[in-house]
Amino acid sequence: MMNRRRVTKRLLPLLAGFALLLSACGREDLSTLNPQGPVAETQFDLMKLSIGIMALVVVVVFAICIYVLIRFRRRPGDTSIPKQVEGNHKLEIIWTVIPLALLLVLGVPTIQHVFGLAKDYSKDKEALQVKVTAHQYWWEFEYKDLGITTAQELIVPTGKKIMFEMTGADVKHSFWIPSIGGKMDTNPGTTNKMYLEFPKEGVFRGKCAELCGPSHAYMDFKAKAVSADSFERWVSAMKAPAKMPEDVEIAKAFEAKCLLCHAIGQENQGSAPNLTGIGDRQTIGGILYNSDVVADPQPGDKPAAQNLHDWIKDPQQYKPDNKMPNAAENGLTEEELTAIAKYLADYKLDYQSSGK
Ligand code: HEC
Ligand SMILES: [Cu+2]
Repeated sequence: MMNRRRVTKRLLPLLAGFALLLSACGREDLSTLNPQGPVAETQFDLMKLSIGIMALVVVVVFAICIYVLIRFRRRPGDTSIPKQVEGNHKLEIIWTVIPLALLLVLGVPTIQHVFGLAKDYSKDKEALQVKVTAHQYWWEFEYKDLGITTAQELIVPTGKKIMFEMTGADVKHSFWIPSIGGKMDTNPGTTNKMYLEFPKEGVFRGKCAELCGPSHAYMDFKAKAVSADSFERWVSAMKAPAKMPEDVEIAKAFEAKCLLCHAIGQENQGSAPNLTGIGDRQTIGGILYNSDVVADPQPGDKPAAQNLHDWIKDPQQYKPDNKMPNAAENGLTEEELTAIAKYLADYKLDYQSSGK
């Protein structure tokens, strides 16, 4: 007994260490084990319940098995044949009823939550409706009732149900924000629905969870939950007339070489990410972190203007197979490239209360 306690004592810090190490993977939490909203919490509770029941079964079955192996083992010199039994009603009823009870304990809440989480709030006036379209390898978010489209960074108000309607533009993708809830396939030609809630302000990392091509692993996005006031400000800033580069030549180049695919402002949505207010986004392309925007810059992060420059110069370097041509193919001079990168980095909407 003494001994076992000592072993446990020594193992515990080790286990805690591992848990810490795992939770530190990536900068925003990609773990379902640290839920940040009611949907993820419900899902985590179900995980705990099913793992708990399974662990209980394993422990009990192994304990009985080991006990029987030792207690009834053949002793030296004993050559007798044990008593032969055939069936035992009492035992059979016990080992049928116990699993049935366990299945009920697992099944009832599972079914209840599966239907609960599938609730459709698309007619609910209080819920915010967002249409998600997954593209190889970026995310488009359309706020239908507000007349806004954005990309790569989903802005939501806290304390509201967000009802997502999801589809895919090319192949199958899957929408997943591990710490908030999910996941749900986005299939071309059909619409899937799911709601999520964001009780806390913050930036949460989203992922594509369905292998969709060479840059699948880079198909990240951010969900940014802000206060209701900030959200209102964001909506009106997004709807304000688009801001073109001040320099006429640069504006011309930008219009001719970029706006055939992209859009700024909310008229003429293009085939590529809407760039309105891109200077506020945590990342470029979902993966290049902007050291002057994120709250916790890390070694290797670059300022937005630099990330934009590098991305526009050669997007294939960061996301192989993505659908944006490089600067040479776009016919951009180095001057235009630098000026456009700076213009985009400065394109901020200033909607957060802190003014950041
Ligand atoms: C042929 C269409 C096309 C043209 C032309 C084009 N882009 Fe893109 N661009 C895309 C696509 C598609 C993506 C999304 C790539 C991905 O992440 O998979 C993209 C992504 C971007 C992003 C990242 C957006 C984000 O939210 O992080 C920026 C910035 C960008 N483009 C700027 C430009 C600029 C500046 C030009 C003009 C020099 C330009 N693009 C020309 C198609 C285009
Ligand atoms: Cu994908």
